[in-house]
Amino acid sequence: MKIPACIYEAHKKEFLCKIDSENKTVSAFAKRTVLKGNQLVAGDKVLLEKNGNDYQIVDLIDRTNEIFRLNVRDRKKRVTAANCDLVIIATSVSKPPYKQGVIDRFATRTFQWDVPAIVIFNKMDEFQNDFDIDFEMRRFENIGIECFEVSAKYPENPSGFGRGSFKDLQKKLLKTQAIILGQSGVGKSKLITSLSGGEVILVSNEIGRSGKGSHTTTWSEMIDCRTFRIIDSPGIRSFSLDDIVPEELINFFPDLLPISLTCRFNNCQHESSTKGCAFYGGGTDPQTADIIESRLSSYKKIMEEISETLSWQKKRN
Ligand SMILES: Nc1nc2c(ncn2[C@@H]2O[C@H](COP(=O)(O)OP(=O)(O)O)[C@@H](O)[C@H]2O)c(=O)[nH]1
Ligand SMILES: [Mg+2]
Ligand SMILES: [Zn+2]
Repeated sequence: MKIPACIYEAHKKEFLCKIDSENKTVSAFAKRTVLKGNQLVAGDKVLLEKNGNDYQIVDLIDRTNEIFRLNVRDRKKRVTAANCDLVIIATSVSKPPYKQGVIDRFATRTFQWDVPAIVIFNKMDEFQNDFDIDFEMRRFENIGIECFEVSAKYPENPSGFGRGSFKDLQKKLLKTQAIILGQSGVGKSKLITSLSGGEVILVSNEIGRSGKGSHTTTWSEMIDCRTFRIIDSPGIRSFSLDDIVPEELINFFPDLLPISLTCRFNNCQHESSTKGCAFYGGGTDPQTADIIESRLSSYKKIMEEISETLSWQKKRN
């Protein structure tokens, strides 16, 4: 009899699996044929077989999606998680300061992975209006990324902090298998703790410093919160996009892609000095002209960066 389960932690050879039909986590090794050509990761659905007291992973169920980077050298996928319903991009609005470029890069990834995303603006209790948050939210909502302004520290604040309450966010997560991305210190651990309603308590940075034995994750792991599951993965905190080839980048900017397709020029760099470029012909919707301009400048920055990486590699090879 084969037992359906989900991988919660993936180590080199050993995998922590949660059996679907029981509230039980078991450790299992994988059959050699399963490991052939696959790295098993957190979020993978597998089939187990029980022999005595030992469990063995005998099958990997096809993934609905993969959270990955490409290895720059051999172009092979490095998968860190699988089967995610939602990517949570977390940012702080105080310390560390909000960085548009970082969030744009994470957003670009979610389009590459083809997984729906939301942005959580955390630490709203400390927000000093030092950037135009409404403008930022318009940029993301225009590409289908819902935004939430919350405080993980004061989740019960009844009046909320603007867009989407903590409760709305919990509703959004209901029954999902999510993955959370964000720079260190933005409050990911605290968010998970608060969102779980006390179900799990993760060590936040300050406790770690006081020497209470902080739990630092070095691999992806699934965390069971009562009403949803979430993967906290240090492996993808890097927001560099240097594994994306320049010609593909535009595909991960769904707001810019249709405009770029109407551009008369092949390989147009969309510079304002280029007469006839679709981005400057006045043909763009005035309602979104400001956010498109801002997104285009972000696109160009990333393009410059990944083009540099490419020429550097070419020189080496
Ligand atoms: N004021 C305030 N501080 C927060 C909030 N969320 C997290 N923090 C603090 O920010 C620091 C980093 O939080 P942590 O959860 O460890 O961030 P992580 O590195 O992304 O997991 C800790 O000192 C938290 O107490 C918040 O909503 N408001
Ligand atoms: Mg953390
Ligand atoms: Zn152009």
